[in-house]
Amino acid sequence: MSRGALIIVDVQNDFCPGGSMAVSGGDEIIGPINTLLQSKVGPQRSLFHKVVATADWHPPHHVSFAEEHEGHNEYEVVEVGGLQQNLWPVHCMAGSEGAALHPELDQTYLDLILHKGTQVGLDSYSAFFENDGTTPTGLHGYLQEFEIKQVYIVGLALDWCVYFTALDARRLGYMTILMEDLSRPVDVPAGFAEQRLADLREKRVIIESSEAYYG
Ligand code: VGL
Ligand code: ZN
Repeated sequence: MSRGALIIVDVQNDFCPGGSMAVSGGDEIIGPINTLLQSKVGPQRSLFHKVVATADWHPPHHVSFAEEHEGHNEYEVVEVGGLQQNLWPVHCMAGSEGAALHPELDQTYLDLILHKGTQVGLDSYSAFFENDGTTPTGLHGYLQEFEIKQVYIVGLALDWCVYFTALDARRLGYMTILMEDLSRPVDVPAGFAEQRLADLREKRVIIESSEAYYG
């Protein structure tokens, strides 16, 4: 039997309108994600054998916070320990209201909530590996234990955490489906999200509308 899992990436207050790193329309995807969960998990688990939500979860003084880098501004890129580090506003502080999953997200069917970016000196966009590309988050082991072969990805932000999660899912050999209508990009600079999508297509991530899966 071929099993699927849904990965809901970073649907947290800080990435929704009103949050410190609000993604435009970030909250619009929540209602449709709930509908998908309710129709495709329910008691039958017809499409999603497991449902995982990730949460960006940074300790104080996290390396991704621009204010930790004297003389640098938000959205600049610096080098830290040989890695490129994008600088962001303070966001998703562990345990804060901004880091909480959005209150409208239906948590009824979540099997696992995975915190990532929890090390002060290492950022983590992907749900599978931290930004050094080798430190695992444990998600691959979890999915393997349940013989998951297909990974469906939704959430925020399309051009960052969703993008890197999809890339790593392919790298690990999963059939990877990005439900584009259930994701929103930062898209800075404008057009960046289109480049990310083109890259994903090239790596054979399947990019579709969730409409194909309702009912
Ligand atoms: C994210 C930037 C920094 C995301 C998280 O969830 O896409 N982006 N931290
Ligand atoms: Zn972050």
